[in-house]
Amino acid sequence: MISQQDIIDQTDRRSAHNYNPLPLVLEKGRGIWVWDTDGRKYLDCLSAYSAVNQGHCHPKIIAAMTEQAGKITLTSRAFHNDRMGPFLEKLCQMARMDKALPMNTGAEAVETAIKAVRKWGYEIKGVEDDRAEIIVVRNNFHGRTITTVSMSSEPDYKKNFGPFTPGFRLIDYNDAEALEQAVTPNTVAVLMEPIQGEAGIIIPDEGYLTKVRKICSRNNILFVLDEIQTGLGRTGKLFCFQHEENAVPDLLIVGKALSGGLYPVSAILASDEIMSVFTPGIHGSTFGGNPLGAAIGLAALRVIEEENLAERSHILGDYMIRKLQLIQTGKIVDIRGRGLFVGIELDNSQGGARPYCEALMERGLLCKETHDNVIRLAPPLVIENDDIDWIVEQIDAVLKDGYPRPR
Ligand code: IF1
Repeated sequence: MISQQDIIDQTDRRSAHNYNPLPLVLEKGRGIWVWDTDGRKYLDCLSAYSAVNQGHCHPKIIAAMTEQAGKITLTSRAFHNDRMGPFLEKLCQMARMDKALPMNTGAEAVETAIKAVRKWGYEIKGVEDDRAEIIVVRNNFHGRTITTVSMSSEPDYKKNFGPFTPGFRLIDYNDAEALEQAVTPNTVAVLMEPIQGEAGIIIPDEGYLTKVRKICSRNNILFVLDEIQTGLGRTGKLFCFQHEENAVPDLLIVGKALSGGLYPVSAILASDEIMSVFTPGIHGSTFGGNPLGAAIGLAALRVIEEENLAERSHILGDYMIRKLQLIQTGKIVDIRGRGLFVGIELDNSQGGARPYCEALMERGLLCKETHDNVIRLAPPLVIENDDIDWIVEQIDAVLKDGYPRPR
């Protein structure tokens, strides 16, 4: 039998080393569980960065995918297909937006949003040619393309990738005053995540998004939210902006769980007016809106609704945070989260969260460190109370063991 190490060695030989994965090889997933090639079972507390909110291989989404795969998978947008309409109808109804534009990956949807707001700026707001500015916030994460890294404040994501796309202005997150000051007559949009995922599950102050909404409305600027990671139930509401009463964006970006992790499906959602800037030939993609992705997307949305995943996330997330707070240790400096989107920040002297993630892996719990000293907990939303008890026991154990030992 081929060992996991053999597979890892082969992968290392043949793939670019743009990742540093935990040393295990997965071959099967069901619900919250995944199995490695030796048959060892793990609870998945990462959910592919919230792409598998519905759980691995959800039977209803798999059924929709297989059925559609036997009919037709790709038509291109040169012709209509019979799956895109029902998918976008459902997505628009759930998000309470007029129109959607389907793409594939998250970064592509962010790029689409940037094109939309710039075009809106020139054609509807009346900004002078090539002057449009978009305000973004420090420690954002919106993807890996040249334009999305151009918006980044993280030197690692940018180093030697220049020259970068101009037209972005960086301000501090969670600082409405800074936003007010950064606005110019050329500002067309403000783009941010309602909770910053990659930055370490950074939750802005209550009321911040509402203030941003107001500043945008007052200045005729579009409020754009990247809910690729926070959307579709992850934070205990269908969309994270719904935690505040008056923080509805003009343009919403979704991806990841929009397919339940089966296939890359993303989209932007907006009003008729904003979407009207797209006319034939102006923007598109070979695979965006394809019938296979659309069938999967519709099934994935139905599962979120039918299984009340947003509500589950809210209740179980609160439960998880309460249990985590009972852990007696000096190693934790903060536990924060919304719904099942939880970060445990470790004391800086602990040598980062990575060794703890490795120790947790040995105990059958998969999670991923973020920004060095935060353990991110984001299990599929189909998780049950008992499983959360077990997760907390494992974390308690690795924090108490004096484990992990320094390497
Ligand atoms: C990787 C991070 C998470 C995202 C938001 C856009 C995208 C993402 C808010 C782009 C993607 C992923 C990408 C993945 C790791 C992961 C990630 F650590 F890098 F930042 F989740 F926290 N907006 N996030 O979170 O979507 O084009 O990838 O479909 O390995 O880069 P994509």
